[in-house]
Amino acid sequence: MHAGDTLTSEQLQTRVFAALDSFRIEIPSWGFSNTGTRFGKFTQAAAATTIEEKFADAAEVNKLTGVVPTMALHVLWDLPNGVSDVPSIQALVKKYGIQSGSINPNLFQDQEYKYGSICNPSTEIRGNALAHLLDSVEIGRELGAKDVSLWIADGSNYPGTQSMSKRIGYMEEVLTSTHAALAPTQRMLVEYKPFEPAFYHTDIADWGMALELARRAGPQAKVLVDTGHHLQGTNIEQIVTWLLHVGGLGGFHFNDRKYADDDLTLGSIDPYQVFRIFHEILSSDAKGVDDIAFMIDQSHNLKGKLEAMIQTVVTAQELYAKAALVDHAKLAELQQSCRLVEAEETFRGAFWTDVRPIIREWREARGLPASPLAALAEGGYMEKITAERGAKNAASVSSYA
Ligand code: AOS
Ligand code: ZN
Ligand code: ZN
Ligand code: ZN
Repeated sequence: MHAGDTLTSEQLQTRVFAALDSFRIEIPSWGFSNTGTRFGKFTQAAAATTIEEKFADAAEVNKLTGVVPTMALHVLWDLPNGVSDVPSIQALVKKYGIQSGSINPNLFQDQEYKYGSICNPSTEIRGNALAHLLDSVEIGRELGAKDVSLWIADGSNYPGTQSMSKRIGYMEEVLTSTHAALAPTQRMLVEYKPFEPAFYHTDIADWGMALELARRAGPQAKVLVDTGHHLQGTNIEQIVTWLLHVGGLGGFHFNDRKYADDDLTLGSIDPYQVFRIFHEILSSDAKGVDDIAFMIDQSHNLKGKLEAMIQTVVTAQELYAKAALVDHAKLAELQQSCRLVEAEETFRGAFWTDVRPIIREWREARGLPASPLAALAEGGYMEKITAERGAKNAASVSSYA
């Protein structure tokens, strides 16, 4: 027995179509350039070498899938001159029809951040980090971007080498000042991660720390859950449920991982986990549940960059559509009467329903290619960008932009 058995094909279609009509996901600019692992990167001839090429790639992914109207921007990599680069981004937004998504400050690449950015013992360095955050808020405001996403790489490698307690205070101060600069339409999202690049302590190591910091910073600060940033076995959907319950969930960085943060494509290792996360969201009546940013945070070293991005978007749609098939009323009844196996089968049945044929119908009904991956392979875009960018990529093996 599964959801497909209890719903008529018409009901199934209605549910999947409604779910897909409301589903949007953001792609990251850094997913199109030659980024890789800390051990090295295998460069791709078709990788984007400029911000314009990243916009062009995002527009191609949106043309083929229809659900990625925004691209996350990374301040240091995409707007190296800060606020003065805003007009050139605005021109690209206009030219490619892709809006600026979340603004991602960079507080981890500068040499002065060796011992931390907003947690650095040096008042001067913390001041520089704050200045960069304030620039990022201004960039977001000028671009009409809703979210500034903060990932703080700060931490230490050895016990006793830093005062964890003082660093909490430093963070609170900087985050409060950053929040004070937000326009009413802006939000600030606080990401957490248990380890890496620091190996002993990370200043924002889990959702509790992120939530408390966000609350202290102000009402427009929320938590960002990166699905790759949890210790083995963590029940991520329970964290999502709690964040929804307390009004603290701002959005996601979607990716997958087997061991540690490695930005694998969404659902490649554990699609059931993504389904369970979507179920918590779709079955929640928490305030603000419609205000959650779905973002992808992946950069691929082995898979083709556009291919991987399209595969991810398609996978997200499939898992979201499956989660939309769960019969909430029936499940609640079974849970209430502790009919365990029936409850589990109702839940799992939705997961096992093959929604792919209905999603193909949805795409056709919306004037999109039935298979975005096949359309990419046949459309000629890859050949075009490989020819245009191949020499530039060969010449700049170590450059990052
Ligand atoms: C790093 O591990 C985080 O996932 C970041 O969110 C992300 O990869 C980065 O912010 C891109 O700058
Ligand atoms: Zn080793
Ligand atoms: Zn992330
Ligand atoms: Zn990460």
